[in-house]
Amino acid sequence: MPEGKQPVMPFSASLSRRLEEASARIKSHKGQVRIVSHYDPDGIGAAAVICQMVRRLGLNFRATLSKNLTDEMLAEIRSGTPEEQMIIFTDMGSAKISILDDFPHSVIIIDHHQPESEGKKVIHLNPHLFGMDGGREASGSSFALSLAITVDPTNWDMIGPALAGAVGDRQSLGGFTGYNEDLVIAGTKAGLLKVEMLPNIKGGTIYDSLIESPEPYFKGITGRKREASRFIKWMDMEKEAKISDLNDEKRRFFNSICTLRLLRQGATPEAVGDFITTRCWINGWNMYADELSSLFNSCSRQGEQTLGLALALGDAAARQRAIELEKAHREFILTNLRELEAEPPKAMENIQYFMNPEVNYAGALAGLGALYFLDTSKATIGMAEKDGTIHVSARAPRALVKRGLNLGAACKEAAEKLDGAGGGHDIAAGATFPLKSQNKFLKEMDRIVGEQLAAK
Ligand SMILES: [Mn+2]
Repeated sequence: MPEGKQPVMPFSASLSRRLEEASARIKSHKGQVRIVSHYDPDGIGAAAVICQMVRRLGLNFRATLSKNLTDEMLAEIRSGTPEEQMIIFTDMGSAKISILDDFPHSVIIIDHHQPESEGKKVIHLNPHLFGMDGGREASGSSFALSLAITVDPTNWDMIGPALAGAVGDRQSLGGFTGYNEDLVIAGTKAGLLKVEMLPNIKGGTIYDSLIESPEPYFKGITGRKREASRFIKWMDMEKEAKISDLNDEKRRFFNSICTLRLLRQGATPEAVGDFITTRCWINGWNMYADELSSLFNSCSRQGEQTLGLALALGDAAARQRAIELEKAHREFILTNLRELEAEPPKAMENIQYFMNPEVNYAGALAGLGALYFLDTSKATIGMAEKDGTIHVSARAPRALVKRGLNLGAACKEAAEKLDGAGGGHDIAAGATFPLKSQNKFLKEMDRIVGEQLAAK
């Protein structure tokens, strides 16, 4: 970091106090640190930020990335971790405060999901406790950076993974706001980042992006060689054209044509608005935050979250391997989105649902489908079966959330009635329950979502 350009964050007094308390606790800690994080991109980013922070203090650490934090897992962590070790939970833990408060260990929780309570003994860092919207303005990884830079400003160099995680939780849609935006502003002033307004075209040429990138998803074009070539030709452009090759007039034309196509296919306003998007170039990574995020994502979707963590901590071989995994990941998503286009989800009154054989992909498919081409008046439910259990990923356009939809609450209520479990954010949530209860679950979800939408 250039001398004298230390970034400054406008933390509130109460957040500053909590950060100082956590920082002092970590700095005075002597033994090993156990880090337990969510396995998704935000969890990987958060774990990386905290691992680096702990490593710089000269402390040994062990990191575990897991899909969820069940009571059984908590019991295992409690008994399997020597009491003199400190345990830091990231991107999870806020829903289990009463159990964690009872741990004999020194426990710090950095999470942005709705907290169960503030807690007494644990140090609890959650944006919701400091007047911020944890669904939108701060993610597990971006909030973890607040602690890391309080402990040691050198950790500002972890802003790449921190923002990549926030992108993974879709907090960059429509531009970063609140705390995340403060991070970006501070990082830009310090020369760590560059913010650009660009069409969301990934990789080299426009053609490559249409063929290889599931996002933005153009109905009838994305992932199809012949149709993509025809589209490019129709716009009177060369197949080799890159965004940077286009003059202003051409670029405006390209932007408006793409925007119109998205509108016509019924994409959500957030997807259309996000076509021209604010992208954060991370100097230290030589890539955009969204590109790093999609590397994390492909690692976690393919059960290689540890590889994602190694990548986030700067391992070059891990980076190469992650790039290869991502290619396979994109191909799978593209094939399945095309199938969703050909065979749309089954519609009920307030929800639409589909099955996919891959447990780890139902969420991505539901999310992209809901954003780009599915019925925007219904919540989308992606389901996958594994070992007799149905895994649900529910997604919805922001407009439905504004009308009162809360998928986290709906998933929790519906699943708990059926001996399952569920929860999450208003806009994106999940649930698991026994296979035999599938129809009952869908009926319940349809009813609850209908009531939520009618109530407001
Ligand atoms: Mn998260």
